[in-house]
Amino acid sequence: MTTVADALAARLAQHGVKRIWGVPGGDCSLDILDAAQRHGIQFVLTRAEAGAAMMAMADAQITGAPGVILTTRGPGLANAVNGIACASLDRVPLLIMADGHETDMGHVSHQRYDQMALMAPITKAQSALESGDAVAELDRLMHVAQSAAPGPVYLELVGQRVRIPHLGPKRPLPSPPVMPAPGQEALLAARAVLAKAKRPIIIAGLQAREDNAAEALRLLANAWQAPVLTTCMGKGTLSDKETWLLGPFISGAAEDPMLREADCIVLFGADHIEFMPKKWAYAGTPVVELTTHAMARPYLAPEALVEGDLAAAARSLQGAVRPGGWTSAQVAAAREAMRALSRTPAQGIGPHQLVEAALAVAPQARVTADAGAHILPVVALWQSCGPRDFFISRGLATMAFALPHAIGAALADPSRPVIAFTGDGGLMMGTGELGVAVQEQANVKLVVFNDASIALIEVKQRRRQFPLYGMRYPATDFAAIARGFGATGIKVDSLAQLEPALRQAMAIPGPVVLDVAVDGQAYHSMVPALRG
Ligand SMILES: Cc1ncc(C[n+]2csc(CCOP(=O)(O)OP(=O)(O)O)c2C)c(N)n1
Repeated sequence: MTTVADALAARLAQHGVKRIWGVPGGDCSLDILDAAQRHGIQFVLTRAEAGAAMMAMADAQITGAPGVILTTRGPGLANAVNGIACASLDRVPLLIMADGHETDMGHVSHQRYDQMALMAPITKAQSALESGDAVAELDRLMHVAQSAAPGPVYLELVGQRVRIPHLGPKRPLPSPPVMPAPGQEALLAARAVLAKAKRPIIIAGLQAREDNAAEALRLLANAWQAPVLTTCMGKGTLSDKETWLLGPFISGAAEDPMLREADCIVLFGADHIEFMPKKWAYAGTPVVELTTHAMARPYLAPEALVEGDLAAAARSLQGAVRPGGWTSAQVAAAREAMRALSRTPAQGIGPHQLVEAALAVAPQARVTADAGAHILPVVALWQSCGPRDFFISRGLATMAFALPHAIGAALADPSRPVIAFTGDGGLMMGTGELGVAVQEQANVKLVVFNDASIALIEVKQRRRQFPLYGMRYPATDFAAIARGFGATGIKVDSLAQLEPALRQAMAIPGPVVLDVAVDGQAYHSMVPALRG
């Protein structure tokens, strides 16, 4: 007899799911785990549920199948909320499975709240398997999760619907959602705007991480000979080594001079969650927006809006711009000037020196970055060559992202080491996940910008002319903590130690923590230089 739990696990495997991440409870979680194992799906026990969601996010982006997490009811699901919100705002397909409350247990108040209501604003669809055909329900959820904009979906499980025979009909696996072709009228309108452009700039965003879109972007940039800025989440969609790659778009001062020179801005798959919470600064410049879908909160009013398949739109617009308005030398000079802005003076180890040393030692690594001041030199100076080489949360822009995301990436693709750049504050929000890196022997090199403070907020405090207060704490010895978890921990206190330590870290298989004392004061000049 096939149970519903068994049928669900079999279907997950058919959808390409290789791992389930999470902290299970003692109810339906156990039925699902047991069935999943029989269908070749590995369970990865994480230390907290939000971390599980972030690991599953990396898994999804690297394997192409939605990431899956499992939590217990009540506290387990509540503890996952930050990770689910991250997948929602960062546009990553996830399936969240949590235990619910049995229908004949109406008298129970323990660990009970309205879980569907909690999930409603941060998931795209929900199901408690009411229809009786669990596989069809799962297929529907997976379809919604993968449709533009991708995001998390929620499946609530109770024994009365999971531990029963599966009676639904056999169905072929539905094909993944197809991106609609862009409309001809919209393309015509875009062509009309582009025909007038002499110096267009492209801003490539997270939607361009899809392989076809990234390749189409490269062809477009070369055909137009147009500089490309990549958003933080779009980093690598055009390789940092390409001639027309200008640098990161951080809605700031660094890229502003080139944007002011542009006479047309082309948004290439930039989701509006990627833009800083301030007004669009280039209202006088026409914008052509290419996007997979319309945005719920339009950030700006484009002159022409093309919705649908990005690669198809790019192909159709390749001849729309007459090249020659920019020179490659001009772009190279501007790129170098932008990079130089993050090299601010520092005592001891400057944050930019840490990034440049890591790049010199391990240019082949995938990278994850956390949230905080340290991401500025990382985004400015790290060089990514492919569309899924660099991961950062910008929709939610949450701390405690880099470590779990790196673990997910390392397990999904063990062929490449992953460097996780994190602040000490962000790491302390989720240090426990180091235990998962050790348990799974994930090839993660965790590089800690240890400045014994939440530096970004201190920078903001000073800029708002408050006296500095409340942002510092005693320095933490993360190398010792790493050893406590069974990982290798290396402490770096001077520039002379930096490169040898990085080499040592890269040579050791499995997780290594590099605890680097950086000068947090450097951010006080770097943040205004880059962001304005
Ligand atoms: C979960 C979460 N809480 C708070 C914030 C607000 N925030 C953004 S950056 C930051 C400071 C980060 O400190 P740290 O990790 O030490 O990095 P640093 O700024 O020192 O480089 C804070 C508190 C956030 N983005 N996410």
